[in-house]
Amino acid sequence: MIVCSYRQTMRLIHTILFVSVLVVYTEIVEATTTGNQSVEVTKGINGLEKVILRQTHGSSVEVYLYGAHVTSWKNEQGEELIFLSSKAIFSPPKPIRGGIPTVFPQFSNLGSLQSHGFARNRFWTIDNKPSPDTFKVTNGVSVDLLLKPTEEDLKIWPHRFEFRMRVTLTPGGDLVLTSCIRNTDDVGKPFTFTFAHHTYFSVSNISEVEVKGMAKLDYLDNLQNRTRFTETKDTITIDSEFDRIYLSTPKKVAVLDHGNKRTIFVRKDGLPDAVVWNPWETKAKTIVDLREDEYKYMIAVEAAAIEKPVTLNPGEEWKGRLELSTRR
Ligand code: TA6
Repeated sequence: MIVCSYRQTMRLIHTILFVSVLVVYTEIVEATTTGNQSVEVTKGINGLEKVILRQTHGSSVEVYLYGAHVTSWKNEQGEELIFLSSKAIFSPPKPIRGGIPTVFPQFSNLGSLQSHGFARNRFWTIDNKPSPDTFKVTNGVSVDLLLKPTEEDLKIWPHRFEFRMRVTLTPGGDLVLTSCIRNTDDVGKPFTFTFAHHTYFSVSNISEVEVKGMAKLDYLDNLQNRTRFTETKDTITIDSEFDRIYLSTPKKVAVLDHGNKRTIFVRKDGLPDAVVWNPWETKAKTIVDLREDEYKYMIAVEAAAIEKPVTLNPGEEWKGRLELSTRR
């Protein structure tokens, strides 16, 4: 049996106290707070690094460096607006199911790469020295993320690029994703890509949802070999598997959730198309990282550049912007 003197006991207690203060202090060092907003770099599921942006009135955003993947966007009441599968796998190389996967440089199977490209299952870094020309001054709290191809990536897609994405939470609680992709190839090779912010919105029930902004637009139906049709309905409602690429949509479309009495406005620049997707019952059963009934609580409305792929010559850059807001 170990017998400690009073002094030894007090020394032990002091040491424990000192260490715990140290640990807490270390955590605080990773969080920067300016006025009503803060940025915190911390560990998420499976120890994967994530960044939490907060506005003191309650709204917040969480983004993983793995895939530059937004997994949460909450309003001032702390209500979650983004759907994340309860069976999402946070383990590379599996993309995270739900949230906002970044689809680049290939949408779906429109090319020889893995479906939806590789940006969503790569580790991005935090860009602490963003060049001031890349993004205009942003109103709100933000983090800049950077992706460059690895030698392995160059074997499957032999193009040098820098993909910068700024994730911003505005004082009003809006979520803004601003992307800048630059061709940094030094041997003069252009490259071409398709792109999407594959946003999964959390909804009360899919039967309560309407999507506005697609009336009279042409679309490619992914369930019919991308055959082209024209939308005849003023608003879209979903009651079966749905997978369409709407072409050249208005810059602003809306997702109405009558069950939650909530409308999310999707504003987009440089992203002319919009994909609307719900796997419905049968397809949902085939998706391993989605619980069978969860198709009822999500709708994917994806700001995209698909119909007209983007080509960049060396030195050229493309910019895209997605703004999600619950305010008109
Ligand atoms: O964006 C719609 C879509 O292309 C659907 O066809 C469906 O496959 C969905 O994306 C999910 O794709 P994923 O590769 O994440 O399983």
